[in-house]
Order: sequence, then structure tokens, then C-alpha cells
Amino acid sequence: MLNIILFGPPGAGKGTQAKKMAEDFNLVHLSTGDMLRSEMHQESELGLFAREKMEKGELVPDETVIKMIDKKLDEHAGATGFIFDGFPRTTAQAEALDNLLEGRNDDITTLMALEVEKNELISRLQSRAEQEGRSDDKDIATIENRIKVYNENTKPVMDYYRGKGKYTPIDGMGSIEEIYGRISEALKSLS
Ligand code: B4P
Repeated sequence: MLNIILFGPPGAGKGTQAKKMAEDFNLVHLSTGDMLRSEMHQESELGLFAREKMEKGELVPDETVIKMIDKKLDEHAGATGFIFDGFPRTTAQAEALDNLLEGRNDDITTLMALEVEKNELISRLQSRAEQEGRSDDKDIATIENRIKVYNENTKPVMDYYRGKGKYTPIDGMGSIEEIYGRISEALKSLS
């Protein structure tokens, strides 16, 4: 099994690259951001609750996203591997993910970290706001808050997996194709 955590700050290109990786390497793409946005569009109880957090650029509680991932792992029990996109975002989520996989005799292969400069992140999110109108991209204060939450709550996940020798940094600057070239080289050497 190839189980990759695709990691990086908001706007690093996780969603963009994960779709290509899933297709080329036959992996199941699990994006907690997409799952939460789908709940929001359905206006489910969970979606309404998540909307409040996401619109402020805050994280949805650990317990909520861990349950979503647990369910998805069951739904894709025969998969040959997973890309975890936007999950884990806290060390509590990372520990929970390790336990969920261990219970299925499996583990994380590596955390692949997309490294992108802050100015570039802001410019990508602002152009997505123009194209897609996502509510969490719309103003600079929310974007700045998401980057702050990333630095405070999410970055420690990188150290957690680095400590286990499961860390693959990727230069996330450049065109989508250039970055994908670096990712696919790294994936080939892991599979
Ligand atoms: P996510 O959906 O994970 O969104 P993201 O971090 O903003 O985006 P990503 O890095 O995937 O960027 P993308 O490829 O789209 O999270 C949204 C929110 O959901 C969080 O803030 C949080 O509230 C909640 N949430 C999700 N998971 C959670 C969890 N586990 N725990 C708690 N809360 C959770 O790229 C961005 C833009 O850049 C796109 O427009 C793209 O086209 C463009 N782009 C990409 N690569 C480019 C390149 N190389 N050059 C130019 N543009 C590029």
C-alpha cells in the first residue's frame, strides 16, 4: 500500500496535485476540505456547523474529521493506497490516523510537504476567490488567519512524521506541471 499525506499551507496546491496523483498512481483521494464543503452544500447539520468554522479560517474539531476519515477507510477497504489531502491538520489527528491504519494492519508511507512562499500562497488564494468565490478565500484577513492556524496547529504534524523518518519535502513553487513532475519522481521512488 502507498499511503501518502499531501501536506502544505492553504493554497499550496494540495487539492490540485492530489487529483493528478490519484489518477496516475491508482490511489484513493480523500480530501477533508472537499468532504466538508459537500456537507455545507447539502446544508446537513455537520455542514452548517463546519461552515461557521471554515468561514473564519478556523479548523473543524478533530473528532468530526477523524470520524469522516474512519468511514471513508471502510468504504474503500480494497484500495491499493490513499492520498490524504488536508488531513491530518493537528497532531491529535495524526495520532488518530496512525491508530486507524494500524487497526487495518497498515501505515503511512510518507508525508509529502509542498513548500511554497507566503506571497505566492496569498496570490493563488486571491485568484481562486475570483474564479470560484470560495467564502474562505474572499478576504485577506481570513486568508491570513488560515496561514496563522497552519503555522500554529498544523506545522507540528510535519515534525511528528519527520521524527518517524517519514518526510519528503517537495519544492511547491513553479507551474502545476513542474511541481507534479517532482511529486511523481518522488512517488516512483517510493512505490
Ligand atoms: P482545504 O480544502 O484543504 O483547502 P486549502 O488548504 O485552502 O487548499 P489546497 O492546498 O488544497 O489548495 P489548492 O490545490 O486548491 O481546507 C479548507 C478548510 O477546510 C480549512 O481551512 C478548514 O477550515 C477545513 N478543514 C479541512 N480539513 C480539515 C481538517 N483535517 N481538520 C480541520 N479542519 C479542516 O490550490 C489553491 C489555488 O491555487 C487553486 O485555485 C489552484 O488552481 C491554484 N494553484 C495550485 N497550484 C498552483 C500553481 N503551481 N501555480 C499557480 N496556481 C496554482
